[in-house]
Amino acid sequence: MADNQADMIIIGAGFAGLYMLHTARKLGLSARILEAGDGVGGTWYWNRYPGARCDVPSLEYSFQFDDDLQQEWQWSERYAPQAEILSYLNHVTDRFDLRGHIQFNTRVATASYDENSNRWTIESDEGQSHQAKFCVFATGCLSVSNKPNIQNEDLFKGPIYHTGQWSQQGVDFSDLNVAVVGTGSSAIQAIPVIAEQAASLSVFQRSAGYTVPAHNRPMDEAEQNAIKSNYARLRESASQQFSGNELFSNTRLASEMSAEEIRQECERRWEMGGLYWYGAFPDLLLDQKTNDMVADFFREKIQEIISDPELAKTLMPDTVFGCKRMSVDTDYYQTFNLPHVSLIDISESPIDAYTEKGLVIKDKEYEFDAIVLATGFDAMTGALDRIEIRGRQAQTLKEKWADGPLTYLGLQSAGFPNMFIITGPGSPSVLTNMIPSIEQHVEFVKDAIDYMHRNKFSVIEADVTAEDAWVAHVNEVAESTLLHSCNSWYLGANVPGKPRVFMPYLGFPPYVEKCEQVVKNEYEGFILK
Ligand code: N01
Repeated sequence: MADNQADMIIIGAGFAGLYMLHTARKLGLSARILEAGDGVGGTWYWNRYPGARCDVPSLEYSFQFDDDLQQEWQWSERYAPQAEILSYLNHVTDRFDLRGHIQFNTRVATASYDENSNRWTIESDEGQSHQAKFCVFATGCLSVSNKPNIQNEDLFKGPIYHTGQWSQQGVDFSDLNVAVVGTGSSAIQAIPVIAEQAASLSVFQRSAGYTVPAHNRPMDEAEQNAIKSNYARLRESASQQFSGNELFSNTRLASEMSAEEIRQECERRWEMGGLYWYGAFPDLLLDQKTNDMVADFFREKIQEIISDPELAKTLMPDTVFGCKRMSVDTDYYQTFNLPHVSLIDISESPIDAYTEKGLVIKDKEYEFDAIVLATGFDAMTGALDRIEIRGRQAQTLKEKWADGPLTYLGLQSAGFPNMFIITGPGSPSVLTNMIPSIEQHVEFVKDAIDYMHRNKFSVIEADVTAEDAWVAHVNEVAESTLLHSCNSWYLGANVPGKPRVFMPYLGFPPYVEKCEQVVKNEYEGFILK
């Protein structure tokens, strides 16, 4: 096959792209990854900000498709730092001999389907062209940075960093006066680490979020060995949770528990730390009263930790707990007790503009040496939006998704044959531990292609009726919860002008069951030709 021809082109070399490449090659396909960066890792390649680490325990935030791999890799901490996750992904790349099939420094600009040849042409921004029967977008859910629209950026004399596109060389904040804009997960991880270096740190908060201590620690060897001696049990238990990771979920509704029992459960979860909170009460995201009790518990904790009562009040979230993704921290609130750290509430008055020396809000200028934007991502659709993707009759995906993403199972969009999205909108993705969700999607794609080969089909495409029904179902599930009630990135509400549509599907086990049913019914909802 010519160098620019393949059975499958995969865009992106993060967790999803690497596993898709490995799986396609095992299936006997010629496959190649096109990757914008000069190394593997995707999100974990770009997000090198201080304090970046996963907030799902590493023994779960890792591949399970190969038992030797999961047995041999040793995690050094309960929640591995970014550099270790990147080393792990490099290890995976070399262990499965993938590097030679990845073309780095290649940013894909367009992907178009030709009905006559039933092939995709994928072009880089430098005009290099590749052709393939299958086009797989492994472009990530949180991979395009959301930069706030603050005027006069060119005026500021110091450096402006974004957590989602951090400098490869690292940044030394020693003795600098630093601003951080944003208080989401990235900021919450970065703030305590930047505060250790900086002469002063000012945090600009538009809305307070919920964050819980990680209780991160060096990985206990005995604990690691115990899990590895029966890894399948952990993986199986995790797959039964709505989030695809172990939550030690309670089965009793808070509405059936006494105030004392609820309090005890909240204290227990605070001690466990991390995202285990989502397993505290089955009605946590369904019943406003339960949610209020948990929110009150968090506000009390903030009051206990923060010495200044006014500051404590500003740090207290007032939204539904879990409506925006909760964060997991190490000493976040404690950092605000330090004399050189201050919080600037911008909930009423946004940042107006950059100046030569800093930022201005309502005629008041704040001076800094460096500014860190921890302002998140154009989530789920951002990376797809930035590529001109053309399907049948040259329709673009962007036009089709103008009022919100339309997919069948988050895997395919009608009118775009033989194109797959790994953890696309409409799949559990960001509401789960991403790694098992990625594995489940890749394996679905592999099985579908294998089925096509065995039955001599050359085209697979989502049926528009099945797609409409699935989109309606995704919305219906979300609307039955409290997740609709705030301006979260799940709803696209963090990006001005983005349609307000709840994008991920809530519930890993029912989703997997649905996919299995679809396969059992010979790819029901897909048109095979
Ligand atoms: O982004 P975010 P993130 N002016 O969108 C504020 C995952 N993640 O990068 O809440 C001023 O959550 C914005 O304010 P508001 C995780 O899934 C995982 O922190 O919109 N402020 C908010 O405070 C997470 O949820 C890990 O009012 C502005 C912040 O910026 C997701 O990535 C680590 C603004 C953005 O928070 C995104 O997290 C890190 C403006 N114009 C992230 N625009 C792990 O541990 C936005 N903000 C695996």
